[in-house]
Amino acid sequence: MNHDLLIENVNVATMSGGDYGILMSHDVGVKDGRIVDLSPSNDPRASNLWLTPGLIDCHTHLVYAGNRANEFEARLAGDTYQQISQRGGGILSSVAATRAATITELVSSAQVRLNQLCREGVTTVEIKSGYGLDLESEGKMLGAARLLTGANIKRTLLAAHSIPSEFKGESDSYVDQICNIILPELAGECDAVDAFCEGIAFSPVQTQRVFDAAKQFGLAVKLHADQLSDLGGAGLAAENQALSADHLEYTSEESVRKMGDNGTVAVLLPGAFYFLRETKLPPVEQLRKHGVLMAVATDHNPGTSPCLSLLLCMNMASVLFGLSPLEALLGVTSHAARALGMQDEIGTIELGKRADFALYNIDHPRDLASRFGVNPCVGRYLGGVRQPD
Ligand code: DI6
Ligand code: FE
Repeated sequence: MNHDLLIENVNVATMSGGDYGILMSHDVGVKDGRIVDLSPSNDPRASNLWLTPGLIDCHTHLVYAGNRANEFEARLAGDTYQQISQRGGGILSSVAATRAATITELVSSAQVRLNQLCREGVTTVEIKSGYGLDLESEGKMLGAARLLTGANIKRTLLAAHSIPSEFKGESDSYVDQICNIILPELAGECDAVDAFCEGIAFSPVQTQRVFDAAKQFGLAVKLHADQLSDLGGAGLAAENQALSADHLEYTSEESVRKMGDNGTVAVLLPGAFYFLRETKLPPVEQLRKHGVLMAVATDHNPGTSPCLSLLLCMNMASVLFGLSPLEALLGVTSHAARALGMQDEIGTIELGKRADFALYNIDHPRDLASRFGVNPCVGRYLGGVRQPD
């Protein structure tokens, strides 16, 4: 068969079948951007390289302006995230900076961050809006995300991230604005709709209104749920057939059961847990018990997770949350694809899937979660095209 690309004699972690799916010393053939051949290599030498599906960071806020290291200092001096938020810092501080930035400035700073993520073998990144909070600035953020290069980008509208200062004390009016203006105008610019269901943000009733508006435009939904308190957000997301419910530190078993029943993926975000010095652990054992698939993402954002290493988040998911190295790798491949509704395209190495790969110099795929501060990635392919380092 004539291939556009033949990767010869690598060990393959296909990540299919809920396992590493290991194929030692195989050749991988690609045609028209798709995997068309997986066969044992004729080369008698053992390979020291491992090919995995390109990693997927399924929850980020990569586009923004400004710097919030001052809030890190304030928290270390005793303030809480909620206190900083209530006095107009937090998300609203990033909103002010992002509104003031040009689209060119947003693209160039986000491109630097994206390149950093990609260096470890990431090939697909979900990027949320949510630091604009008005039609023009949310559109500017989604427009910036569209202009990024070097990875597949999935864009999520997160206009329901916080209540902008011009709607202070009138959160229902802002939800009207989202449902009647922002979402209808930007429905063609995004793949999904997200909201922050939390005491300092939107109530379950308001979240449901945003979900209803998203459904009118045929958009998938997902939710920042139960990060700081339990408002039943993960259960609400599941009842709405959300692709994912994310964070989940305070999620109840009742909500976990609903997630299992509806196939809603649990996106675990250990970077935010770590950086906020949270002590309440997400209910990993219950998620396993109820058959909920777990994904792992960076949640990269300037306030609660200024982390640009998905490999480090895998390690944190194992050390802090108790995921096995296999669960951590499934969490950034097969299960992350499902959290984006892209399981038919990416996330595993199988015939017919997109030829997005990462190549690592490791002894076994478990090394990806067991080491930290190390980058063993030696190659990256997007649609069968080798990417520059
Ligand atoms: N939870 C988070 O961790 C991010 N958004 C959210 O709803 C953080 C947002 C921020 O503080 O800028
Ligand atoms: Fe987030």
